[in-house]
Amino acid sequence: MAKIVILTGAGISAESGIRTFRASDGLWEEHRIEEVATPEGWSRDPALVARFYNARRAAAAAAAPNAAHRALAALEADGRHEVLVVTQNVDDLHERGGSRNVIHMHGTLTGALCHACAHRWPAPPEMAPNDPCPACGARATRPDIVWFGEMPYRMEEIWEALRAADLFVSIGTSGNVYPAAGFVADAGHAGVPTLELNLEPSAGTRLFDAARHGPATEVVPAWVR
Ligand code: BV8
Repeated sequence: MAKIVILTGAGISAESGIRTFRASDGLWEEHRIEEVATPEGWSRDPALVARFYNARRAAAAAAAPNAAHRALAALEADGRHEVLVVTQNVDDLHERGGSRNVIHMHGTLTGALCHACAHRWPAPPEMAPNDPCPACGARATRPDIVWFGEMPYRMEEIWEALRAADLFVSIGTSGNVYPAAGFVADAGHAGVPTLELNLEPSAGTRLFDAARHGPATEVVPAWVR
């Protein structure tokens, strides 16, 4: 079976009504996202950061998977492809669209994490900062999100899959945030063919062997067919 590693970013959820980072000009309530989505932002104002993720958790819950999410699930289910979706997105639209093999390298809105004992559990819709951890009782509850400056999850597994892939596809990402933005180069160095499916050329578009530009709900189903 052909092994395909697919990186997705905010652009694949845009047509489900979830604003991308670029579309928000990198701002949320006049705060720069790079300030809010950081451990420093959390220690500076945990209530503000908790409110940021509560709002995004509600927006994600109210959104529905779109034709691009469903096309990737169909590809995985067709019995001819071994598909791994590595998503930068923290929403659960890939899973709700039917994908099974998904790695959330930047964490998930549906997860809560204890800063003290690393216990994980399903996040409440409205997370209060530093709620007591159900496992150790420490008042150290935080969103299970990978912030700027923190190591993304399952990187060794991702790099191994990239090197062993028959094809690397990048969908709906501006190619600004590392290490995800480096995957096209990692794949290329391993001799893996690379394809970009995005609304417009990304920052790394010249590194791809091929590219198709347009809305994900058009270019992804057309590519999967
Ligand atoms: C780390 C969770 C090290 C939070 C996120 C200088 C140079 C290089 C790197 C750095 C540097 N300075 C700092 C760094 C490192 C930093 C980084 O890359 N910074 C950038 C800003 C330069 N990276 C990190 O900190 C990472 N960690 O490096 O750790 C380390 C090593 C060892 C030990 C410890 C630490 C962690 C990064 C993760 C941060 N967390 N998300 C949250 O979501 O709140 S990042 C967040 O922003 C997203 O997850 C995503 O990754 C990123 C946004 O990117 P996109 O998904 O691409 O979204 P964007 O809006 O930008 O683009 C949307 C695209 O879709 C556009 O191209 C648009 O055209 C397209 N589109 C729009 N509509 C559609 C569409 N396409 C198709 N159809 C449509 N309809």
